[in-house]
Amino acid sequence: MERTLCIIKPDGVQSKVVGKVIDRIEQEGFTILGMKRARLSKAVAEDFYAVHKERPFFGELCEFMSSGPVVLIALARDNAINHWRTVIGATNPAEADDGTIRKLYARSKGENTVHGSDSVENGILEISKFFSEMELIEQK
Ligand code: FUP
Repeated sequence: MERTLCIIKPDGVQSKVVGKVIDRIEQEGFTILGMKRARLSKAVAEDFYAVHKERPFFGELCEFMSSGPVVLIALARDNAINHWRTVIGATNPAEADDGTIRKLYARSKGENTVHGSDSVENGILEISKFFSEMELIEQK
């Protein structure tokens, strides 16, 4: 089983699609290992997106990610990384396939409703930033 971190971003919480995203997670056969609502500080957002720190959108991205509550969800499934990225769709909602979460709910490339880890290693690393092992329950 692979692990991936889903974040329902501030726009998703604000537009009240948390339930819809969780419903989709369950429909797609993921196990929810852990879940919590949180407000990321600017410093936590900067650490989380450190790989993008030289990009022009970095400041705006970290402002946005710390602008309101998010929902952090640790997920497990066979092929979790690729499956979740297929379900969420392309970064830019205008380019996302029909039926993907970003196509359905996202406002823009920056405010794109959900996060998904991009590799098996990052799935493990990102989940460990927000959850202790005790908070991750594999039992269905
Ligand atoms: P993704 O893996 O689809 O979340 O996309 P990236 O890792 O490339 O980008 C991470 C986040 O940076 C995106 F979710 C939104 C933001 N971003 C922008 O705001 N503008 C861009 O041109 C690219 C990414």
